[in-house]
Amino acid sequence: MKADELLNKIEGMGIKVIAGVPDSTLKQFCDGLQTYKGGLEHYVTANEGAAVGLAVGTFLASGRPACVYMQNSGIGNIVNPLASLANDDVYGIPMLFITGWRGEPGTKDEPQHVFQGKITCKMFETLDVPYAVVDKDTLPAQWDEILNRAKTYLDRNLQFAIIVKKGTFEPDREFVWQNGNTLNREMVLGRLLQIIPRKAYIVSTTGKISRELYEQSNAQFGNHDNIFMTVGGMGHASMIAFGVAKERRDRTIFCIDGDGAALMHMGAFAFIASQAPENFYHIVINNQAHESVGAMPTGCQSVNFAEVAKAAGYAYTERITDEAGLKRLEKEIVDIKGPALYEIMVSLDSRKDLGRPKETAKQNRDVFMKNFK
Ligand SMILES: Cc1ncc(C[n+]2csc(CCOP(=O)(O)OP(=O)(O)O)c2C)c(N)n1
Repeated sequence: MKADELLNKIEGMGIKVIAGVPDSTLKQFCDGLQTYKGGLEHYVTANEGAAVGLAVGTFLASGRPACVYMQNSGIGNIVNPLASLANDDVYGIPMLFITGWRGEPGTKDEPQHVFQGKITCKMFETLDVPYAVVDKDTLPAQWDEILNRAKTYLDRNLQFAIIVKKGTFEPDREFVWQNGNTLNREMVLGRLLQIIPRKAYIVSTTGKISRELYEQSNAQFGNHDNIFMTVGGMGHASMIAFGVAKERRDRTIFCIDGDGAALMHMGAFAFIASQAPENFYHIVINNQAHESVGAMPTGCQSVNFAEVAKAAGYAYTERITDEAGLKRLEKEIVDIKGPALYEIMVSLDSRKDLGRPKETAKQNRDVFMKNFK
C-alpha cells in the first residue's frame, strides 16, 4: 500500500482531519502525509491523547470523524480520553485509528515494544474498538473491505482501528527537510558526557538520544553505569530524573530530554520548577523533530524550551545554538544552581550504523541501581 492511496481512501470516507504522533512502522505513511497534495488537514500533536482530543473537537464542530495515527506505544496515552470521553457509554465520538504495531508477537523487537506488542489487540478489544490487521500482503480489495467496515462503525459514532504491521507501506516520496541548526546531536552528547561530573546521574529520553549516549559513554569510559535509559514511557524522563534527584540531594542529576518527548508531557516543567530541586539539570536536545522515528517535524517547531522553563519557574535557563554556547555551558555549569534547563539546538543527522543497548533492560536497571548501594 502506498501512503497516497490510503490517504485518498480515508478522504473518500468523509474524513478531512488527521492528527497523531509519528512512528517508525508508519514512516512511509508519515512521509506521504507530510507531502500529500489532497485535501486532508494534518496535525502532529504533542501526544496521542491530544490527537484524540482534537478528533473529538473536530467531530463536535463539523459532524465529521477524524483519523488518529500513532505507534502502539501511544495507546496508553489515548486510553483516558477514549474510555472516559469518546466511548459509546459517554459522548459516542467516532474516529479512525491507524496504529503501527511494534513488538508484534513472533517478531524480534526492542524490550520496550515486547509487552506493548503483545497486548495491542487486547487493548483495543478492552477499549471497545473493533480492529483489522494489515500487512504488505493485504490486497486492495481487502483494504477496501476493511475501510468499508470501518465506515459502518464511524457512521454509528463508534471507533475503528487499523493495526499496521511492519513493511505494510511501500516507500514512495521520502520527506526530507533540515532545520537550519548546525550542532550535531551525537557530538553534543559526547561533549556533555565530558562536561557532566562522573559522579552525577543521567536519565536519558526515548529514542536515539539514549542510544547515542550509550555508545558515547561506552567509548569514553568503557561503561554506561550512571545512565538510566528511558527506552519506553516517552516524555517521562524528566519526572524519573526528578524522582532520583529528590532521593539523592547530595548528587547532581541530569535529564537529557528530546524536544518531542519534552512536549509530550510538558506539565513536568511546571512541577519540577515548583519543587525547585537545586541538584536538577534538564538538557533538552532540540532538533524540532521526532528524528528517531523518521524526522517528522514535531508540529510545535517554534517552541523555545528555555523560555517555557523560565516562565515555569526554573532557576536558570539558556538556549544554546553553537560551539560558543557549549563552551559557556562547560564553564557555567559548575556554579549554576538548579533547577536549570539548557536547550541545545541540533541538526537532523544520525549515524546509519548506530547500535542499540546490548544488555537487557533489567541488567541496565541493576547496573544503574548499584550506584545507590
Ligand atoms: C507514547 C509514544 N509515542 C510515540 C513513540 C515513538 N517514538 C519513539 S522515539 C520518538 C521521537 C522522539 O522525538 P524527540 O524526543 O524529539 O527525540 P529525537 O528522536 O528527535 O532525538 C517517537 C515518536 C513512543 N516511543 N512512545
